[in-house]
Amino acid sequence: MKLYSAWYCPFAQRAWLALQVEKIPFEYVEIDPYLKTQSWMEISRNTGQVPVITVPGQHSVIDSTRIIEFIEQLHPSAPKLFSADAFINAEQKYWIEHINKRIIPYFYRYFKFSDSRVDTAADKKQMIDGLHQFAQAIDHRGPFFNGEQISAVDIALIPFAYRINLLLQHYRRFKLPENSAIWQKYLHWYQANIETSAFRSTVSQGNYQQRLIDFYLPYSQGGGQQDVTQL
Ligand SMILES: N[C@@H](CCC(=O)N[C@@H](CS)C(=O)NCC(=O)O)C(=O)O
Repeated sequence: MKLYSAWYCPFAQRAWLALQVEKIPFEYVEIDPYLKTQSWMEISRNTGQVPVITVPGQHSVIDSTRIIEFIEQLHPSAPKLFSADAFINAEQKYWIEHINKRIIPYFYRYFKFSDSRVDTAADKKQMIDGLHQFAQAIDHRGPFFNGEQISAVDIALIPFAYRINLLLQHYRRFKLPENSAIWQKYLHWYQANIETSAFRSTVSQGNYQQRLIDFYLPYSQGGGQQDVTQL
């Protein structure tokens, strides 16, 4: 099995994390997804986007959310990313949708357009509200979203939470509020996630934080990928 990834990509980091947590052997293939070669377009089923999973003789699996679900199905006996309980399972999928629709686009809008647009206050507020709702829903025992074990919901948000922390602090002097039990719960969740060996192994090459800051400079000036800002 191969994972086509780009080192900086938070969506690809989700797939990478899921493979690590499930302990599935795979070959990591670094690719520049913006170079739309014919072979890359075939591998990525014309999306041209990482992450992509390939298995010989099968069609490629695309889209990070679908890839997390796919990885879960591969090894039914491995640690579960989704709960077997139907109610908890539905709840987990609800929160992944929440992350995809109510946090990620607002993060990119606030990050990318703050220099060029008159007012990104509404986007910033939406992002903070989205994170606050997420934080409220974290299991009260913690530290992970569903309690003691890392799950698909953690994997879906932590690559973005990491960039919110690093990039918005650097480029926008942004800091999350810390002044309530809910935000303390979020910080506790955040710390537990970035300390997992799975997460650490995805951010370990070179001076990862500085490279990420440098890579996202064009985004901070309104450039970079556009579709991530769509609501
Ligand atoms: N919805 C996709 C988004 C993936 C995505 O936007 N990947 C970016 C890199 S972070 C990419 O490959 N961009 C290349 C392009 O859009 O041309 C997913 O969840 O997998």
